[in-house]
Amino acid sequence: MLYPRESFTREIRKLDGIWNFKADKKGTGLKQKWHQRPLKKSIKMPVPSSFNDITQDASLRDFCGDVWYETSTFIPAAWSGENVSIRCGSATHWAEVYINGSSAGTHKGGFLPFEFKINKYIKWGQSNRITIRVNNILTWQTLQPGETVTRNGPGYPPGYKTLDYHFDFFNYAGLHRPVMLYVRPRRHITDITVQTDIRGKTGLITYGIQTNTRHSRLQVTVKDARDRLKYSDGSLKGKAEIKNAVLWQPGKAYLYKLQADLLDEQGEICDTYTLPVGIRTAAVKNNKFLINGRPFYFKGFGKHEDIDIRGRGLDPAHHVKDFNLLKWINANSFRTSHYPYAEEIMNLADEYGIVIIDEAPAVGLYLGFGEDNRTAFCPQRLNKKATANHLRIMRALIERDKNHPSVVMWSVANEAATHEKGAVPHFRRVFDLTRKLDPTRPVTLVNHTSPQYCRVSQMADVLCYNKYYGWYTDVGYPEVINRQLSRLINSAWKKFKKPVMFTEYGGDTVAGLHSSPPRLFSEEYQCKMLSEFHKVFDRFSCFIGEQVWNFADFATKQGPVRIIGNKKGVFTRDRHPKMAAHMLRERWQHKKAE
Ligand code: GCB
Repeated sequence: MLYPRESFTREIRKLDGIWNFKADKKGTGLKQKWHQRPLKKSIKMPVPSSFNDITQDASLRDFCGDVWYETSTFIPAAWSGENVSIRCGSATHWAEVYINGSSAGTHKGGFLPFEFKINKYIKWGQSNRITIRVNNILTWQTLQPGETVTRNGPGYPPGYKTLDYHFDFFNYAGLHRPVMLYVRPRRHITDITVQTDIRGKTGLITYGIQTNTRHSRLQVTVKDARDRLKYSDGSLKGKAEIKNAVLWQPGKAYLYKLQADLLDEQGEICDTYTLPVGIRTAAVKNNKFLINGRPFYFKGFGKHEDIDIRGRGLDPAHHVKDFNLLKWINANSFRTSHYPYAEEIMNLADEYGIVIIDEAPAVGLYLGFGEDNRTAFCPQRLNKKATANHLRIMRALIERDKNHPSVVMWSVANEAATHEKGAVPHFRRVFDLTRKLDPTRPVTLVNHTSPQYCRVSQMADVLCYNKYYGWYTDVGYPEVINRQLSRLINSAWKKFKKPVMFTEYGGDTVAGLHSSPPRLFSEEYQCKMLSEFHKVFDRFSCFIGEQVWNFADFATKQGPVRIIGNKKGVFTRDRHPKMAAHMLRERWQHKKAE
């Protein structure tokens, strides 16, 4: 799915701003057809933003069910000959869009974009009412999974329900990303796929272009960053050979521009789209991760889309700040833990030269929190429906992110119950599909199951581990990290013979809390723990990267071990460095791949 870009044939009308909003607390909205008339008794709600932290109402913060958003916009009569769509960057976790009261379509999944053609519902040359019903309920068949639990018993009001989920970040919801009207010519380019390769000094861009018209005549050009023409051709599919190509490299981004012009019968351009293209390769070979054929060592973080007030809502100021902080700390990468991030963030990564492990929203596919002894991959939970949904989402994720040079590896899940037998057929299908759809990138699964119990690791190209030695286990004893970690890396390498990296390690740290000798939650303890991990990482030649958990403090559901959220950030939630940030900055300045 192409990111919406303006051109002389394409127009974008952003609908971001203040919308009307109403939470359907009695569950009557649909029956009463709230979409068919202006919302009554609505409140103001910013878009994009999560709705949870905008008011002082705890019942809205923790609300589960339908929320209704409404705005209106004038649509010029001049657009009536065009293809007009409404496009949402995401709606968490389910949405139905209505134009002037008529349903234009529904979408499942909270982290990927969707669009619906709306011509037939539009009142041309008039104001049009747009209503979006968003639902944040999770089930065992959604990604991420969760469940609505009815709490019975004398201690609860009748029918008392809560939404439970087994992932450690707040279930923010709403319209998190830009909403827009996207106006394209009736005949237009619908998709472009590029794959790049390198032969000697020549960069190869293999491309395929799709349109919504049968008799497509095209003009395809590739220009360099200074607009010098490097290639031109007229086919839907082709291979551009760029002599003396400037490669897209970690820390040194370089983007070519592939312009596709769709021509009409007279040879006039009826649609044009320009895609930024970075020429690079990514592969795993001889226990190394290679970018452009050279060993790459991941230095960085697992992140979250998470900020004060907006929750998971897109905020350009914060996102640019985050990339500047990544540069400042000498990081070269991050993982989009635990869901696909906004397209605008992916675009920034392409431009900043930051490398991404792109993760599916498959988190919390695990049980074993001492709650009960049922398994995750059982018919009541992660069943065939859940597998089908996981496959559908991998398809949509790859479709959205396939062209980003920053994306070097797919992560199909975080910490699933990979010790269970049921995980094998589920992940076999997920890995197979991912590789089939994108044979150009390695695929991983982020794991916390130790090698001796894991049934899935052999499917991955890289073994990514999350382990909290000295924090959740051997709490307060950082001196045992060395032995525990060495054992893990040794056994992982021995059993699977694949490169190993850490995608999570760290401990909660309250900024400003100091203790010597170090104690839990102090800034000194965070530094001590991280440095114990680093001593071991540096000893293994199969070890290819370290991503600390987390880039910044973030919101979680409430819990006795969460002091207004998870405090494992190296930066505070408002992006100020803790002591560990200075330590990492120093280490990463000198840490090289070879
Ligand atoms: C994990 C999870 C991550 C949590 C983290 C923690 O293993 O992958 O989502 O936030 O641990 O801090 O407990």
